[in-house]
Amino acid sequence: MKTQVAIIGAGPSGLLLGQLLHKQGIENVILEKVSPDYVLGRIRAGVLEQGFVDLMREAGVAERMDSEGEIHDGFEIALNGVRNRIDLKGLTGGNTVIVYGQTELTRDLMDARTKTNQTTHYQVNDVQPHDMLEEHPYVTYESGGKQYKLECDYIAGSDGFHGVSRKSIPKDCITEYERLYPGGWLGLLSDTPPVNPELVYIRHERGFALCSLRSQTRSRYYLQVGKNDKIEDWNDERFWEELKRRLPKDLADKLITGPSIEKSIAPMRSFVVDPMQYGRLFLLGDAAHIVPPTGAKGLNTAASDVYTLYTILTKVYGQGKTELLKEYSKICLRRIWDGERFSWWMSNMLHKFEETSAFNEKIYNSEIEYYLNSDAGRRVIAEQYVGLPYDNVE
Ligand code: FAS
Ligand code: PHB
Repeated sequence: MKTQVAIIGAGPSGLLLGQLLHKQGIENVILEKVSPDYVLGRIRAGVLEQGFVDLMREAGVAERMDSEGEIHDGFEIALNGVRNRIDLKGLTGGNTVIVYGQTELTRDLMDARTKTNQTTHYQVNDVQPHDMLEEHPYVTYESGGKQYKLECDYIAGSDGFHGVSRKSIPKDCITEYERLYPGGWLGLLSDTPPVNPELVYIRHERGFALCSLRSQTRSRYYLQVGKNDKIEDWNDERFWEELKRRLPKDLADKLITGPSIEKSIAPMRSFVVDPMQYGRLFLLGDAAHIVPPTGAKGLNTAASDVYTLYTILTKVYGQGKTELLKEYSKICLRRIWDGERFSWWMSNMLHKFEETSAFNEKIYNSEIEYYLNSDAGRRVIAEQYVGLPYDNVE
């Protein structure tokens, strides 16, 4: 089999890249190791930057997002029980974010791919990129007991942090930067009305909490938990009791609880690989970088990688600008480190980590209070939350 771009991974990065390439007449095939239902069962991100929203519209898959997604003009940070609103719209000259679940946008991308009869092979095994430094790379995989070879011009590695793509690059050709945080985020999804119409990030003596939502009838809550916590330690009752302890009193008093429809613990990690390319293999999304979810940047930095790779490939196939290929990683990494820094900063400001010294605790508390008590400080938070501009690809 042959195609122009072989895409490994049918998460949001791979699907959005495939859809944008298709719109430019660039043929692509996606290889995914699990089933579509399994991909849709992962409950993850909820906040989309303007850049992501614009890309979904450019890909022609934004109809449901525009009708069901919620435009948010601001969000709150609660410090020691005091609520502080960050006026995104007012502080950024009109920019906002859209709250729309990753599951829903992934479903929209899957539906669009099916409608346009593009090829996606689900539940394939042993995917392996080959000859990435050659002019004609290829990908092998197994499906239904048979071995296959997919010849291509370029390989997009959008197979997430645990995928095969990054691991196929010789270790001495890349540098990995990593910071592991003690503990993780225990997330709960419930069909209950959100406690607040906007997101509330909470710094509390007992640990971080986040009140988010998927709609006015479906809520998403998070609690910072310790590194030894397991999901079986947290029944719904314990979750709701702990959330109430961390919420500012006026929110705790009006919290509506209900049975969880999903509950999971996500680790907190900062990770970047440099460079994000090796010959004709290009890494994008979680395959290349990870952030703690505190800044809502994971999915959004994946989107800026998609934009950069799709734009370069469009110029390569359309105008023969192959010299742009070697610029991919450098263009992506500038914006990725912005997202890494903001996510790291929000995590340190709002979480209580066992390893943090008493002195640093005081410094972090003083720093976030300074930012929240100054227009300049709130503007810095707002600009980064709505998303810094994408880089031009010339
Ligand atoms: P993904 O990991 O989503 O998709 C990669 C795909 O590749 C998967 O479908 C996988 O099955 C497939 N794959 C892997 N190995 C393969 C192989 N060898 N062969 C073929 N296919 C293979 N971001 C936020 O902004 N906010 C959040 O609250 C948030 N919560 C998160 C919670 C968790 C548990 C995780 C892991 C991430 C979270 N993120 C969050 C980040 C998340 O949204 C990612 O940024 C987003 O899923 C990135 O999308 P992809 O790059 O497509 O990677
Ligand atoms: C979510 O709604 O899942 C969400 C929102 C904002 C974050 C992280 C997760 O920073």
